[in-house]
Amino acid sequence: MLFTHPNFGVTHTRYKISPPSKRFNPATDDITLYTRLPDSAEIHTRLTEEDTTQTRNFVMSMGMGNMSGGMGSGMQFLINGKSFDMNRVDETVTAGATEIWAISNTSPMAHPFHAHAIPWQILDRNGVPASGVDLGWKDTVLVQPGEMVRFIGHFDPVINSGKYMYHCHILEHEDAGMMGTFEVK
Ligand SMILES: [Cu+2]
Repeated sequence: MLFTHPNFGVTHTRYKISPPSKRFNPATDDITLYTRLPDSAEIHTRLTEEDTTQTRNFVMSMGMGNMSGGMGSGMQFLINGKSFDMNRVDETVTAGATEIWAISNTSPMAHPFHAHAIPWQILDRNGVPASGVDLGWKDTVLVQPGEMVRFIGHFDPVINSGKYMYHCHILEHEDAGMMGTFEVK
């Protein structure tokens, strides 16, 4: 897949990114380093809903834990109603799949949802197609209270194998349970 920035002067501006199923090979693929940032950037190739094999829903919420004190008391930060358990696999992803993950936030705070393993592209926010900075590749997406963000990504069948995390990137929220495990196999 060839990406070009035709308006970017100074030097030859061509670089190449492999299709999702084939990773960039620095030994053989054509690459040119930028000497300055382009005035604008555009991703010419986007994953679309037609590429998708599965959609998953993730709901980030907050609630009060056990009020009697001790372990589990206080504010809980949850994904799909669950607090993180490292002995549990929450989602199983088929290697080679292209998936849409729909991230909802029903809590009164914004949460940056972060998923390991692959780069994502945002499709839309509350049904409004992505624009501006949302068009870039993401590993984290900020989800505002009451918002639902859908992003799409491809799980490389060669590189992506095993267990990975997804979590709120606010450390205190993650530590309070807002994290889950997905396994690619
Ligand atoms: Cu959070």
